[in-house]
Amino acid sequence: MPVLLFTVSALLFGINGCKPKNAGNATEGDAASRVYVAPGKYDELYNFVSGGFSGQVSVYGIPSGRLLRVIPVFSLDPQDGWGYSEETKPMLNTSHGMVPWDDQHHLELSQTNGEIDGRWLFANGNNTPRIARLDLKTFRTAEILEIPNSAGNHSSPFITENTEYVVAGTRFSVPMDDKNGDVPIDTYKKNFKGTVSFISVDPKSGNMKLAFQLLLPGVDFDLSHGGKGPSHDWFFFSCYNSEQAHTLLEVNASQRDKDFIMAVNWKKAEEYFKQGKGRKQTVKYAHNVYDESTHTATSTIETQTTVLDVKDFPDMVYFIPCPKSPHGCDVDPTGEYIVGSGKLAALIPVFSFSKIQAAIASKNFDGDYEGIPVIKYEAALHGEVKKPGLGPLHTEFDGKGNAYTTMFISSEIVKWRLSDLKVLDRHPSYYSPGHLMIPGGDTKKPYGKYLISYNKITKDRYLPTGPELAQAAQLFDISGDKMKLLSDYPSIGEPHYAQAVAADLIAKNSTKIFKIEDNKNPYVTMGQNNSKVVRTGNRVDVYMTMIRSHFSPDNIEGVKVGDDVYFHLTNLEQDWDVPHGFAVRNANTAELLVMPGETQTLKWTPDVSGMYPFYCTDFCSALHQEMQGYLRVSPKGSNVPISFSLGKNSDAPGEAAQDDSIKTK
Ligand code: CUK
Ligand code: CUA
Repeated sequence: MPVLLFTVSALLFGINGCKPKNAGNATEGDAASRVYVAPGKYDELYNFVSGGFSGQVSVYGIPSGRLLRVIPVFSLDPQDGWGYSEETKPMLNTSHGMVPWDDQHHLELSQTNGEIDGRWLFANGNNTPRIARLDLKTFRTAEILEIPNSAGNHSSPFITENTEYVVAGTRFSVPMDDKNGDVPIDTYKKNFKGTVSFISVDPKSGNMKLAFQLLLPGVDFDLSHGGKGPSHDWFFFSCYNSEQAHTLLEVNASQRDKDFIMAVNWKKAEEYFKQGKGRKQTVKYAHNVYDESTHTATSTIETQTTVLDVKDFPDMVYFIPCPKSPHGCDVDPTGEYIVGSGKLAALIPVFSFSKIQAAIASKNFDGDYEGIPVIKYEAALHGEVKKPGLGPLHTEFDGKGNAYTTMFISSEIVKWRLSDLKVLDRHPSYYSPGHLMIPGGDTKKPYGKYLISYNKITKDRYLPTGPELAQAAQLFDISGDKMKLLSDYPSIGEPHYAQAVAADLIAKNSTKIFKIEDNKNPYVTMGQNNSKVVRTGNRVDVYMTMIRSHFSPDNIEGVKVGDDVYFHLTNLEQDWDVPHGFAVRNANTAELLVMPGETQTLKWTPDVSGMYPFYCTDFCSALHQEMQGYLRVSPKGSNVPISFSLGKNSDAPGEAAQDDSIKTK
């Protein structure tokens, strides 16, 4: 045992500390001109990058590597008030209350017929198991669905070819939600179970619904990918810890020579589900939806799921042995090859879908694992890539018959051919690459011009920034026989998986403004003359408008200490790129950044009487700095009545008083 521990640790810590030679001078040829996007010109591709422990998604332009935007998903964003405004707070609700953080690893763009359709982007949250759907018209999180019976939602959010389903596999096996989880940990083998969830996606609206869950042995599900073409009906998952260890997994889950790739016939599962099979289980999970017409999110707590115990449906799930704790599970563009990457294996096994089908038909099994047939390794195997490098993690495809795999330990990208499994090229990456991404590289139609490697360790690549260093993306040109390193740039959070797509597909549908006449927010103020302040008990609703360069009203009196003040801000602008911001002195939340035609609400409870200026935070016009106002707060029990005005000025020195006040009832 200690020997193995030493070996594994040496592999993981010893070797990745090495620095490849010539690290400082590694680009080739006219790399600079290949990534140069002149001022005013657009990038060729959008690149969506998972934020890992930042909980966000960042958007880059490729090939420039310019950061276009950071989208809050499982996070609060003080920049635009996401998660702070009353309208967006419900997006972060869960069955455990508000959870404003998560660990976001994988992204998947929606597909039609196995090709990216540019509509939605799915994102997983690991820690409080959740799937988000982002709307690529607005670049906002449109929906978040919590997943019951799951812990560490890692094998997610991969999709089927027509986005029929998003899947979510649990990393940690745990007792089911409706069972007593208060059991000794060493009853793992008896009480702990794994699940994978199938979430249906409405083809029009994109709305997600937890359809059914599969109850599985207590292993760890790691990654997955949907089949394509001939393998359309199937989904493939990698799993480790077939030892079912619950302590010191680095040793105890590395005992068996092989773990598994799990093949799931989801069409069969769907059939059983539609026949009403499976156990209805009472659970609790949140379903949050952002409505683009009310600019408001709602959160609903759902209470039921259907669980199909795979033991009862023998023709639905199969295991395929896969060497040494597989991580990546990637399906090539033809749908025939399934690549399993064993983190500790010295080879890459490639499985053949047609051979898997033949093995199932002829029952070419090697016994079973907790009732699930185990297909013979050789019977499913297309072949092995020999000596690819050390620590294979993830594979993507160029659509020209080649695959590219990241080697975490030997810090390189390795190109190999699917047909004869020959290694064709290798290129160092700086350093320790996790995922890699070829635009469309997990679809039927990859765009095999670029490859981006997302590296875990940057060490000396950038100017030092104290103990914490940014992680890096590295852009390669893969249009020729040999990979060429073009550039590297720091990234936000810890990127894991990413997606990219031709810029046009997204840009042409991008929302520029929200039409004010379509604004269905119950607190909208349609025009400045309708602005008002209304007291109801100790609640004060401020219906306020914003337009260059003033708020209406901008003088408010009669608010008292302890009142719950709701600022409902409507941005009346109808021009692209004219948001207005709102901040009030000492507010213990964040600003709001309100887009043209939108209404957003900030709640504020003043705790001390006095004068509270408020102002616009976004430099919106030459007179932006004049876009400001005052709110007077009186002590509790004071009898200052509510009043509000705009332009009703007091005497200026040497001038008569003027009254431009807005009409009030
Ligand atoms: S994981 Cu990060 S490198 Cu969470 Cu997809 Cu492999
Ligand atoms: Cu509005 Cu600055």
